[in-house]
Amino acid sequence: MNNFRKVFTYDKSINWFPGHMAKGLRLISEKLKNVQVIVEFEPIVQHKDRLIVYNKSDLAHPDTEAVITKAFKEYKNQDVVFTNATEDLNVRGIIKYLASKARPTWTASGEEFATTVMVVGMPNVGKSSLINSLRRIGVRRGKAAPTGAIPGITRTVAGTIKVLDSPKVYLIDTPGVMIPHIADPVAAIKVALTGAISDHLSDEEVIVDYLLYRLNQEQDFGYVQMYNLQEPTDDVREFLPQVAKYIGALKKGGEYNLPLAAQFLLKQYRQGKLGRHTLDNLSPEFLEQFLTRSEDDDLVNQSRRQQKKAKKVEERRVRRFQQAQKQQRNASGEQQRRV
Ligand SMILES: Nc1nc2c(ncn2[C@@H]2O[C@H](COP(=O)(O)OP(=O)(O)OP(=O)(O)O)[C@@H](O)[C@H]2O)c(=O)[nH]1
Ligand SMILES: [Mg+2]
Repeated sequence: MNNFRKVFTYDKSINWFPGHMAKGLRLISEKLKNVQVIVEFEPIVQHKDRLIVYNKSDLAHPDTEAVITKAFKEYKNQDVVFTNATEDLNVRGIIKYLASKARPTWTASGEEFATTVMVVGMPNVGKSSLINSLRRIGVRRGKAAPTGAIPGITRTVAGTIKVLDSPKVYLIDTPGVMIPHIADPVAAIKVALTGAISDHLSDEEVIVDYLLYRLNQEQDFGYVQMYNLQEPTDDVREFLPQVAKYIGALKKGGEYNLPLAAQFLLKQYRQGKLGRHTLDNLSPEFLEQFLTRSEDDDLVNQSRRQQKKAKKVEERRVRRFQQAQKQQRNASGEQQRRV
C-alpha cells in the first residue's frame, strides 16, 4: 500500500491556558531581575544571556542535531545544547557554561560568586528533569524538582535549587508555559503528540491519526510487525482496533477499548518505542524564517500586555458595579423619602 495521505487535515483549535500557566508567566516576569542566565527551550524571554537546550534528544531523529546546530549558528550565532536529562547526557557542559557566568553577589553570609539561572520552556519538555540532572552531576545530590510524564507537573516558581558549590550556581524551576492559542490546528496536534498539551483537550484518536500519518510519511513501518498488522494502513479506524486487540484492551461487552489503545500508543511514542522522530519542519527555508523572525513579542511581553488589559477590564467592572450600587442606593433613598 502506498497511497498514503499527502496532507493531514484538521481544523479544530485547541485552547489551553490553565491558571497556573498565567501565574507562571507573571512570576517569571517578576523574578527576571534577579536572574543572570536563562536556560530556555524556546524564545520565551528576551534580552538575557540565554542558553538554548533541546532536551529529549534521545527521542529526536538523529539528523536533527546537526541541522539545528548549523541553523542557530548561522542565523543567531547562538550555541545550542542537545541533552538527555534522564541519562545526564551533555549536562556537564551546561554546568561549565553557567559557572562561567558567576559574578560577585552579597548574601547574608557575605560575598559569594554565584549565578542564578531560570529554566523556562513548554510543558513536559524536561525542565525539572534537567535541573535534577544538573544537580546529580554538579553536587551529587538527589532529585529536588518534581517531574512526571504529563504536562503541568511544576505548578509555580518556587525557590532556587543549587547545582554547583563553587562558584555557586542556583537554578529556578518554572511551570511550562506556551501561547494560549495555537493558530494552526495541525501545529497544535503536533504539540499534543509530544505531550505538551493535556491529551483530553484534543481528541486522542486524532493525535494517533496524526502519528499514523507521520509514520507513513516517513515510511517507518515498524508498527506493522509490532502490533501484528497484515500491512501498513493509513486509516486510524483500522489501526486502533488492531492495537486494542494486540494489547487486549477490551470493554465490558467485549468491544475494543479504542481510547485505551490510543493512550497506549501515545505513551509508546513518547517513550521512543516507535522510533526517533522530529515533528518540526527542518527544511532550510523554514528554519531561516523561524530563526530570523522578530522576537519583539515574546511570551513574557504578551503576558504583561494581557495582564494590563485584564487589570483595566477589572477596574472598569468594579467602577460599573460601584456606580450601579450607588444608583440603587439613590433610588431606594428616593423611594423611602416618597413613602
Ligand atoms: N526520553 C526522555 N525522557 C525525558 C527526558 N527528560 C525528561 N524526560 C521525561 O519527560 C517527562 C517530563 O519531564 P519533566 O522534567 O517533569 O518536564 P517539565 O518540563 O518540568 O514539565 P512541566 O513541569 O509540566 O512543565 C518525565 O516523564 C521525564 O522522565 C529525556 O531527555 N529523554
Ligand atoms: Mg517541571
